[in-house]
Amino acid sequence: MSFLRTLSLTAIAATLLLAARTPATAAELTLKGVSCFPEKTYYSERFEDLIKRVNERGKGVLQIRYLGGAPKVMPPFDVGKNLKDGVVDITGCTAGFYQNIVPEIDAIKMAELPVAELRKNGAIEYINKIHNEKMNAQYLGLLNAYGEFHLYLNKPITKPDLTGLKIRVSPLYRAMVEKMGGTAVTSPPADIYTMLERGTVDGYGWPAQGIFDFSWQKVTKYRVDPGFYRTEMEYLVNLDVWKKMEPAQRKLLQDVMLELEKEDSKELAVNAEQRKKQEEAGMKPIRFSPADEKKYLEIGREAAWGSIIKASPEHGPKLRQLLTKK
Ligand code: 173
Repeated sequence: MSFLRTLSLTAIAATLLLAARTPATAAELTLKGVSCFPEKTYYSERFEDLIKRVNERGKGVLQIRYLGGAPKVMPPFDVGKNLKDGVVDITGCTAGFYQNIVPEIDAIKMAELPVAELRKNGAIEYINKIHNEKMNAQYLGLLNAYGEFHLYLNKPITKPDLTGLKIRVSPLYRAMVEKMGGTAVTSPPADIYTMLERGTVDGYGWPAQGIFDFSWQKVTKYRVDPGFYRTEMEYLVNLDVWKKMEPAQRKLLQDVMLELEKEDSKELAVNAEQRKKQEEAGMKPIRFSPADEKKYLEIGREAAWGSIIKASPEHGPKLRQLLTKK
């Protein structure tokens, strides 16, 4: 027997031995994950929790390799397209950063029911179908659903009127700012500090949480109360990848998602604590008269549903019915 033949027989034997030892289940799958926000900042934390739990429990089944967050890994407004194209497999991203792909996801900020209710009444499944069709994505669910947005300003206002003011926005509240007479400038979070420092904008929109992650308290004078809209982070998996996943791999992801969803209301305490911390850092709350406050929130609501239904006459009305209280 030639040396080469002996070698190849040994190789075959080794392969067979390895195959015999491998259980009948599929090989471990590793997904590439990206957050739409910088690593270890508030809006990446839940995604990082999800990755940690999946990796702890998914040995030999499913792992997530965290590539990191935007903008280090990729611009935040590119994450959605990269998920769609399969450049990344799993993302934690806010609606505003990918509503150019799925305009309907804008409606989630208007949800009035707890996420558990949205699962029961079919809203989540409806939203999932739209993501399947328009984004080649499986919609796992949403977290950070107990926060609200605020306007943060460097010039005081006494009523819901932003005439003459330039406000940095995300697409989520662009229509609201414009309806109040402001000039809306869309920008990723990473630009906000410099824009405020240079006075290129007079304010910005952002939730109650996360201001200190970016040190914006140093360049922000006022916060307009109360908050408006609901915050959210959408959890998506590329649909081709999802379809190829084994039931055990899908189940692990879904279980962890539901577990985090149940813990989500702990955010309510964070809201109050963050607002207090902002005031301690010198940011002053602005409060309108009760009538103007009502008007302020109404402008927001009208701007939202107006643009949602305009962007999607097909799904907008149905989403309104599924997401809001009767
Ligand atoms: O303002 C934003 O960039 C934005 O829309 C957002 C959404 C969720 C969390 C933080 C910011």
